[in-house]
Amino acid sequence: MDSILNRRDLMTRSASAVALAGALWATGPAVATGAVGGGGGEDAAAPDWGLAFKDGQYVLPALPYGYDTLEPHIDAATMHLHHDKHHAGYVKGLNAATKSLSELSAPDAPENAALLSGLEEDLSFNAGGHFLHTLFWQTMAPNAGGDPKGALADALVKDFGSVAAFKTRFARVAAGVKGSGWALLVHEPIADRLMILQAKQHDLQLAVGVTPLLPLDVWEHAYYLKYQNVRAEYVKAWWNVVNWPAVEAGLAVSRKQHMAR
Ligand code: MN3
Repeated sequence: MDSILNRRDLMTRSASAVALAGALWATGPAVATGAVGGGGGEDAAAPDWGLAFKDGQYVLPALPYGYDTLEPHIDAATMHLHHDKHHAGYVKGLNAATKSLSELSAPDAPENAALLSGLEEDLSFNAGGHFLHTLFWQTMAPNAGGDPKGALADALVKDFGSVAAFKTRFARVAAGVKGSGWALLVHEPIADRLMILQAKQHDLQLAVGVTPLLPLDVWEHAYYLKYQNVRAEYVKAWWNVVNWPAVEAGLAVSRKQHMAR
């Protein structure tokens, strides 16, 4: 089994990696202890927020279902490209950035502000990409969709008026992402409030301190093969594969981890 992101190992890599790790831990409870798609115990259906890590490298987690199992809503060709090429590319980029940043930390490394700045950008972009895609795969499932239930439905009604109103709002936010980015349902634990955020490219800055529960990738690579430029049709289809039990379990974990006083 691939191990998840290991705090001590990451901290030895570079000061930047420490900052990254802090940001990631701020965005999700550090509860994950298994392979993607698996949890265990009482939170069996909760997503794993950890980054897959093995033998000193970040690794691409396997999809928790078959490539063609989200058909007809999300096609197998898109899933192959998206997971095997795009997500894999972010994992590779994250490993390259952390390695280069470690080298810059060597005592005899020359000062190079431009290089450092570029590597920091690479680190944020690729770490965000790895994190968001890892969660994205887990919050979809075959034969899913429908309406959320239980505590999640209650929270959506409290914060958006109704489940239908939430879906309308979320679709509008997704439609409004300019260029490449994400719409995210998050839990803000201080107010115990659900919020919808946008992320530009893979930028997670706005999500620090909140728990991402349900991300939707609206980069063109997520839908262009099947839906061409009609993002709204892709978003409409995506509701049919949303793994609501995982989202609800994620909310329960976030409340338990962040709100225990
Ligand atoms: Mn993507």
